[in-house]
Amino acid sequence: MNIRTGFSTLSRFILAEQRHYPEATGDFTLILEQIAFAAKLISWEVNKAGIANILGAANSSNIHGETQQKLDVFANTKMIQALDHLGLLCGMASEEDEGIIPIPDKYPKGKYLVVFDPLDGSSNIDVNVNIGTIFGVYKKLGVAGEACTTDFLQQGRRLIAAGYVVYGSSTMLVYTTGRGVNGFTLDPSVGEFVLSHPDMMIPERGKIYSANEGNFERWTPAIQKYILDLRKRDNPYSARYIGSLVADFHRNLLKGGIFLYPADTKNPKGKLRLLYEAFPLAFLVEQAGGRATDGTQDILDIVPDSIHQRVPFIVGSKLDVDDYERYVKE
Ligand code: AHM
Ligand code: MG
Repeated sequence: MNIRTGFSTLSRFILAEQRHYPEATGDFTLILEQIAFAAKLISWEVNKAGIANILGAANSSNIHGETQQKLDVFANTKMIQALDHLGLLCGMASEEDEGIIPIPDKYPKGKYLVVFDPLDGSSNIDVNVNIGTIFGVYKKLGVAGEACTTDFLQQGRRLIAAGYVVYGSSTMLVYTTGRGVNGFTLDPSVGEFVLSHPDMMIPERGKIYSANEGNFERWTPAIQKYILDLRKRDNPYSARYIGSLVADFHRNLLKGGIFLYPADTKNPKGKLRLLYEAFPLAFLVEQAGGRATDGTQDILDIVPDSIHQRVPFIVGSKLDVDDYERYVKE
């Protein structure tokens, strides 16, 4: 048995990782553990949603004008509560909140910034389809103290950690601190994340494409041609689209393939959010040997101009993303 998967809880693994950084204080370890704690609470709530009358819309909208699902609100609150009191963060930003989330006055401020999509794919909650949480961690640049909006407008390359949790047939947490990608499965009997997928690498080329083909007529001819050519091959690619980014991304990470949510005539800037969705998953896929682009440049090279910026997002196996870029750049 691989000793790394034999009995490695997330805490033990993080601790071992920390030893690679002699200057580490353990602060960062605590942040990851708290994110994992929030994920356990969300996982539990997601699993009992059907019987707890928590399904359905809350009486509020998020800043994108979408109806917030009750579980969205719950997940957002748990992420904030898990992180705001540590004395390690100077602010947070969530897909669900218009402005940045300050650290309450009663708590000390630290140097870290956390961004998250607390419950991605939430339109799928009512139909019992996988959903997820996406997160990224940065360090504040410049002077210490309370964060302001511009502190969050860092290139994705400056992330120091990123990951996601997928609430599926089991709950998995996958993360990177820039030293490879590792996946942990929640053992519900003891409530611990256990290392189940060490050193994850995405195949260099896949056989799957994931896109909302209902948007086909809204795409540019180059994107249409790319998809048509995938279908026309002697061994055509398989179409797989769940409509939950985390779930689609997770499948493609394991099996190889490409996920595309390009710009279209309805969403000329793309649909997905740069800070909460694209940056963390792009950081992670690069660590796993894959690529992420907006069609013209690597996602991680984009300098954001607002915290809720949207972006065309194409991510997956390196050779598949290379092919896509060739089509749209021609
Ligand atoms: P959200 O649930 O955080 O708002 O995320 C947006 C979701 C993604 O999970 C998914 O990839 C995409 O929107 C699906 O969009 P569409 O229904 O247009 O295919
Ligand atoms: Mg989302």
